[in-house]
Amino acid sequence: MRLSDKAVDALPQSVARPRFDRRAQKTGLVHFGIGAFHRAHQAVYTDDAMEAGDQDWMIEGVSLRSPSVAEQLNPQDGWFTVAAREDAAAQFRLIGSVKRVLVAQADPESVIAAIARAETRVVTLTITEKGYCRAADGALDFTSAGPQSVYPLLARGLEQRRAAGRGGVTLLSCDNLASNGEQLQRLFVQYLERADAQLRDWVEAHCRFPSSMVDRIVPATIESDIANAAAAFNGVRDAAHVATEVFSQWVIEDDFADGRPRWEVGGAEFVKDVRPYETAKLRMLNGAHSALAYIGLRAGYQYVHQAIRDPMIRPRIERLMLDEAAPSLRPAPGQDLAAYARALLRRFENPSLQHRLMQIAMDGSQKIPQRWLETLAFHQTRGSTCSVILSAIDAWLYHLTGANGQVDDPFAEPLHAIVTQSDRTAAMQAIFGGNGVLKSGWHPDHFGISIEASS
Ligand code: CS2
Repeated sequence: MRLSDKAVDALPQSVARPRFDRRAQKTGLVHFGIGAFHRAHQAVYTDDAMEAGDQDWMIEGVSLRSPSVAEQLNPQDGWFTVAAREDAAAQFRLIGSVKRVLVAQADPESVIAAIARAETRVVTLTITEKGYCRAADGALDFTSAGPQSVYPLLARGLEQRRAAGRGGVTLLSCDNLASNGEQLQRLFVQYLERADAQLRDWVEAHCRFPSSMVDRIVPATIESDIANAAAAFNGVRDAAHVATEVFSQWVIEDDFADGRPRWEVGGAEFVKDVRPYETAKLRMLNGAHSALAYIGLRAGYQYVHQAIRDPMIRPRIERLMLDEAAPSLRPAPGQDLAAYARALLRRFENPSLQHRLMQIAMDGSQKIPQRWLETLAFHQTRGSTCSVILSAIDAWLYHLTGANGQVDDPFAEPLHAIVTQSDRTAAMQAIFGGNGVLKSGWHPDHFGISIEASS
């Protein structure tokens, strides 16, 4: 039997489930990029808020292109389950906060109508780093910000709100970018400057773009996760199941245009300035993750929990977090970076997650600037260097040759040409230099850094 309204009662009592009346709730949230991460993170916090009595925050999910999540969730009336795993144990939970899923490519008008609907008050996004369509200098890349991107959908939805005299919405980025809210605002405003200057003024006056730091390790769901869940569910099959860790964190700038769910009920923290949390997460967690991915793949590992147990790799990852990333951060009062690093190592060791290094290795060109290059730039201005990050860059260049398997990255082709056709110094210039593929605050030429020497 497939999970759906009818099958919910067949789930064993051990599966925690919401008791709020989903059918009585309006849809207050539109979410772009309804992948496994959203389902294990924001959808859970929203479920908690409605369970605590908040009204009208059902989520309408949007996939930009792929119909697969719509095919998983719509036949299930939006229901899905989350397994939080630590050691061998899993806690299962049924989530009821998602109403349905739209596919923008197939039905853009419904997506636009969802944004324009009077009840919609918050639009959240997990569209991954590349979904923001940034050029190397950080400005909007108008070629990729075409009809397939999120921008024209947002613009047309908000234009309908403006024309109908409705209020603005909050656009809440939940992607791993530094100052993600500010970046979304800046890029969207650049888009509107060309597309519709009048709407730009309205958006600036009526919409809000808070930044947020999101954290939960959510590997892509594999068939055995679904089979394990079905075995625990008296045979009920959940095609939209997600397996994740117990840990979850969400730190949000409290700046909303027209209200929000009480996500704090589920443990979200509302702060004035998320930067200390966000930069620590990007440079320590994500920086370590990317280093583990490229160094671990080159060493022949497949999963995070394997690579972090390697006695040659683990101390390097600790050094990256504590000696390279941590000194570059300005922690908020009470933020303990050494304790954070210890907790991260434990999370990486979790053997029940099956987190593939190849999943993290994806889209390196989009991730590396905020994960490694800002740390390098910080040290460069002080005349110090980062041997672990440099060796991780070396491992990334190796990955770009295709030696670990197919490279999944929007710049895979030019990067492949660079790493296979030039010597190391020229490759470093072509990738990281002033006009390189990744412009950055870090210049490989300044210190004549030899990558070979550091790896
Ligand atoms: C990972 C992140 O895939 C990746 O690049 O580093 O998805 C990471 O698991 C999350 O940011 C954890 O919150």
